[in-house]
Amino acid sequence: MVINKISMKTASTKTLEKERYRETYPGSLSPLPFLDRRTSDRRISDRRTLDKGRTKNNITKIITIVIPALNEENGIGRVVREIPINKLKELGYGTEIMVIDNGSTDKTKHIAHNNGAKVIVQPIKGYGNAYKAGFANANGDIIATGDADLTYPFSILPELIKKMEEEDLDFINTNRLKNVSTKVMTKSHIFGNYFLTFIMRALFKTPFHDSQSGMWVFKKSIWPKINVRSSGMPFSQELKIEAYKKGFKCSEVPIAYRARIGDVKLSTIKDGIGNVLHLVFKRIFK
Ligand SMILES: Nc1nc2c(ncn2[C@@H]2O[C@H](COP(=O)(O)OP(=O)(O)OP(=O)(O)O)[C@@H](O)[C@H]2O)c(=O)[nH]1
Ligand SMILES: [Mg+2]
Repeated sequence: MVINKISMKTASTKTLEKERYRETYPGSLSPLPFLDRRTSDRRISDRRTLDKGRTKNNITKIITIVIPALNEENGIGRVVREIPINKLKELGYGTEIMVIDNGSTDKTKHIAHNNGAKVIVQPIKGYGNAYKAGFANANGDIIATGDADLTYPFSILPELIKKMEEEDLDFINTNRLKNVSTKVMTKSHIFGNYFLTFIMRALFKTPFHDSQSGMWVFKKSIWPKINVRSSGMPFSQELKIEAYKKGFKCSEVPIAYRARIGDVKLSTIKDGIGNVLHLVFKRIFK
């Protein structure tokens, strides 16, 4: 009986995801058109490995770490290696690491693959589109995210997972701004981040103190229930607004943000204005 319930739930979640994908990308037949055969095969064998691990090592859940990467050959290897797989295993979690690339012209894909990550190629450009591809392919019960530029301390994942379990949270945001300094972020970015956070709090009454942080941990089950449309940089703020507005139990944790390795992909003025307009339009039209 229980097994039937679970498989029905999984089937309906998958159908929802497919429908959502078709709405977002009209004309697409499958939510996974961008998986090449090699990646797809590896994904299946990884799933088996993860399932074997569940029975062998008291692993009860899987965490998928989704990392968008665009020309991040200097950071991606260290980022993947920093993920504390053994500590997560001690908490009962198997780890799946996914790097989502859409258009890198450097060695990002190869370095990610050589360090044990699954590489997914999303042909449609954009930060938000990269995340959508990652979430559609994630096998985890929990999803964690972060940049490929060595700025986010992936070593705190076990702490975040413990908090999530103890407080039965659905979504955790991280706050880079609490302890930020000009050693790790430029003055203009610090100002921009405070400004965008202020507008988001004013327009949507969200409790978060860092609307642009790219490190989140959440239950995968909430993803089909929220409506994140952004394909680019506003994806980050929209995910937070949606998670909070749909009534999911949210929290925020300060982190030690680090200076970036490699070239910034963000255009301060263009993306800053784009994010403000996104907030205003989202407030007016939804
Ligand atoms: N796949 C993919 N990744 C992207 C794209 N744009 C940015 N990224 C990645 O998304 C992450 C965030 O971009 P960043 O340039 O670091 O932007 P940011 O973190 O707001 O700015 P910094 O604080 O200067 O790092 C990085 O890992 C980028 O490589 C994109 O179009 N496609
Ligand atoms: Mg970054």
